[in-house]
Amino acid sequence: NNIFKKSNPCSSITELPKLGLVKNDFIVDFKRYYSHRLGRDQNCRSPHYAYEALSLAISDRLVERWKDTYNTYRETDCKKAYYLSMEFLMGRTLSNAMLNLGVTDEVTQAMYDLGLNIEELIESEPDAGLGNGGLGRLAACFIDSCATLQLPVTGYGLRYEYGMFTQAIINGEQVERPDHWLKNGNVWEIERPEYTNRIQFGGKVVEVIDDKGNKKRMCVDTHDILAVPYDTPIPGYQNGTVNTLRLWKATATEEFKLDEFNAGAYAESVAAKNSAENISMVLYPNDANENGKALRLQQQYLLASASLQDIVANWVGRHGNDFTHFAEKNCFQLNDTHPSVAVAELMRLLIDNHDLKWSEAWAITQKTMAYTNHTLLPEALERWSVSLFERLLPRVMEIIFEINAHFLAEVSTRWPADTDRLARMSLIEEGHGNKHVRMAYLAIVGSFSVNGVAELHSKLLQEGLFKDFYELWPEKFNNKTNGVTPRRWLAACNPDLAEFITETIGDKWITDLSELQKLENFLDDKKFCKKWYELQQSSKQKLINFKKTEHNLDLNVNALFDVQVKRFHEYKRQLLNVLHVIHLYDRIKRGDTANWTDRCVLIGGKAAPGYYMAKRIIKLINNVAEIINADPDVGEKLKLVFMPNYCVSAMEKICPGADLSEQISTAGKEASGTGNMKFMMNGAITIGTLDGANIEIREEVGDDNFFLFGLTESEVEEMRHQYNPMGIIEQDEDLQRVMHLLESGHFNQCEPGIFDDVISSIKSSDDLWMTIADFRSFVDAQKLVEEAYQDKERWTRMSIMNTANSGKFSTDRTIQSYSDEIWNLQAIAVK
Ligand code: DL6
Repeated sequence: NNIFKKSNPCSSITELPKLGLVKNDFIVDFKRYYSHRLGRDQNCRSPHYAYEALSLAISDRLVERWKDTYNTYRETDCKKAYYLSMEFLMGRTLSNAMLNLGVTDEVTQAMYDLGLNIEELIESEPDAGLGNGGLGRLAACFIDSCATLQLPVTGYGLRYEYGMFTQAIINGEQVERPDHWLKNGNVWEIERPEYTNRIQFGGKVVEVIDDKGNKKRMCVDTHDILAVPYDTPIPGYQNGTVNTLRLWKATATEEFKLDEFNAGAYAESVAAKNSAENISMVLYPNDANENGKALRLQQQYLLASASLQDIVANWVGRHGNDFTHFAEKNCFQLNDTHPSVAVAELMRLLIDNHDLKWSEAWAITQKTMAYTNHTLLPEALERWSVSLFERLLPRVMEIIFEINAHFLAEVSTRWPADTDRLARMSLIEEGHGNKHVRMAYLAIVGSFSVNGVAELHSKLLQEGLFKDFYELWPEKFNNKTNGVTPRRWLAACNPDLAEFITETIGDKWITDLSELQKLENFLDDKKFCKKWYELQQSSKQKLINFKKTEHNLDLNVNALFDVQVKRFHEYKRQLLNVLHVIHLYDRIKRGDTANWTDRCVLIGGKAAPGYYMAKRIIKLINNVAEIINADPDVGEKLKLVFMPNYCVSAMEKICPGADLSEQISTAGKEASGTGNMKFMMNGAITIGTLDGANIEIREEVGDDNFFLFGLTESEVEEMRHQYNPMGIIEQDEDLQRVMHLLESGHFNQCEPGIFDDVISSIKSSDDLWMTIADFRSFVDAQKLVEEAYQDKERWTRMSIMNTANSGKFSTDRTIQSYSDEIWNLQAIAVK
């Protein structure tokens, strides 16, 4: 309902002249916000308020385009897609917003004129760390690309009060601290309480007769909470489109109980409010899943229910209860199984609230839901106990049982009397009286599309994890290789290189990354190569300066910068990296340093707080670093640095400064990887296994520009049956020496035994990650790296080739295929 009726004199409010985009306009707005809205003056000691004033001025310009975008979508009545994700790892917004609005130079100059340093303002923005790692950052890159491609896509997620924990390293160990990223407010979001939805938990299911005399099932005596939306504008790259990221905050239905408060029962008076708000309070800091935690299931349902209610209400507002064309106009992409309860929730809304028949609702659900899988690791496959589900969401559980009954009927028609298959494929896993809902199966059954995130990963899903489903519905399965947004991951984070690329080949690459291939024409241009080398060195110097304050370590800009940053997990094999570092240290101590290449090994990443082994590996890295970095025999030849609190804004500084990108997971375990793409785009060369998107990176860049090592996925599986790490150690003198250094306690002299579990895990024939199996091949590949690095010209060519061939790894390409092959959207130019 438009509150500004034609007769209302206020209607002119919505017709303000457009805000200017030149330097002086920003100065005027900045001053007004700084002094009148924020009440600060020249005596203010914190750059934070200048950051806020500037962000408000930028945000005003986005809001104008945001409304135009909304109105354009509404008027054209176009099909829309919704990206449902428990995580959006957005990082900082200011520099990205300036870049996409096309005002970076004007604003930088405006701040300079006011005596302010734009870098300092950018640095005072906290990261929006609403994600764990790859999956969450992918969601953030995706919504940037959707806006840049002018696709009508809305992101739906949760507005966690506390994001990913802040990591401190104390005595070499990870210490987790809460990340209250919202403590100073968030200037980029707009609260929209008018679109609040009610979410029902608990209660019991009863049958009632509705006003038309039909029997209906519904939940009564529920414990309700409210989901309040907060919207963030997502600007496309210089195209006028501004899409929406809508994040839900959980609140209580009543503020607090005044009568209890007045009676002195303070804790009781706010108990309901607190328990409601707890639902969106904290992001679960696990990159696999948190099975069995009631709060996590509540979070997932909050996201699914609030988002679907929002979309359905919007539909009903325009079409009433006629859902005939709903599936032609809406599509939901489920980012992993986390939001997959949406399959049952959409059924509930359509049947219980809008009177559709089961078959009508199911047809709509199966035509609108699409599911992306992000991991093959069994521990990350979500299973919720049926009893928990029944307690928290009784009506949803009933619907899941019914979906399962229909589905199993279909399976037994196709494979009569195949009871094993029925048990394997059932949405309900039966186990010793303890039944579980298999969320991935619910997502597959309820969706028309199921995709993996790199070619190998999608193939392994079809041949392994989801084989039965692939046999039943081969047409549902497809691959969408991941990408990263080149706006943040090259244009914004590496402005000097970006400018040089633009000077050389023009600026089309920013929205068509395949243009970078043109850089290959300059491989023999000495001046170009020299400049490329200088820029890489200057990025390394910036990284050194950034790290210097933290580590008090003077790194050598001429050393090979060998970088591994990602979440800590045994399959990612940070341990293999450490074994190599210890091997290099051993060589130095033995005097085996002929033809040496100086190297700085930089490692960063967070471990899930409950992941003991990953935390021990962090401790090992820090202990090894302490010994190596203090040893005068080692000097500049080798440095090992653990970079604490790896996050999006840290990666923006790290990836331009890397020479070598470590992508060394056990083959078949890393679904795709996206850090590998960021490094490649910025000219680092990969040392990697044939895993995830590494395979496609190597295909693009060519074998000569990629350092390959390790067993393939099928070799890993074949060797697993007779894996004998002790036998491998016996055959390899270097490895024996490394193991001896570790086992002798050389790196933990004052802490005896602390690495025993780590050591025995890699020596065990049950080591799932087969670290020892790839040691020799890794060391040999590292020797080739050193040889290549010593030849500056060759290395520079390899670096250029990597950037030039990174075009495939733009999320613009990924999103275009989601749009063409799954969502079926049309790009809409904003009026
Ligand atoms: O697809 C994004 C990203 C991949 O690049 C990584 O290879 C994969 O490990 C990651 N998966 C997760 C697991 N979460 N769950 N479930 O983050 O997804």
